[in-house]
Amino acid sequence: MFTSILRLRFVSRAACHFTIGEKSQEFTSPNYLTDGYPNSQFCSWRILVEKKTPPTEQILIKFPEFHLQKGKDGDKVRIYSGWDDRAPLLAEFNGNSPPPAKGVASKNHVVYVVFTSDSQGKSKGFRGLFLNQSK
Ligand SMILES: [Ca+2]
Repeated sequence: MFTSILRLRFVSRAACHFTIGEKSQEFTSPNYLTDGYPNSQFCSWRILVEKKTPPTEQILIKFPEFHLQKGKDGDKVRIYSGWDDRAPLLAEFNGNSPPPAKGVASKNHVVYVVFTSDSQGKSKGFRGLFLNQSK
């Protein structure tokens, strides 16, 4: 029983990790266009743009659509300022606390976005957009 849970978690993690970059593009939570995100998700998007010295490029992350479960904060999006979740937390959003319309700007050329859902209660999810822009 314990083993099968671990294995399922591993499969779902492997299926939901992305590295995107250079050109502005959209990203969505799982099943965004169908029946919404499943329970117990762990998804990540590592967004990279060209590293310039001095740093003249930044990443702007916007969420034109954002529908996470309301009423509790079990489903959330976190944005880290770096390669992975050991980097400083830049922002955190959930159904009660959605992202600002102006978006979130990175401090440097890489950000790591994580979406997690808990074991019950779901919603449609989100459509995110990253823009590569000059500071
Ligand atoms: Ca939930």
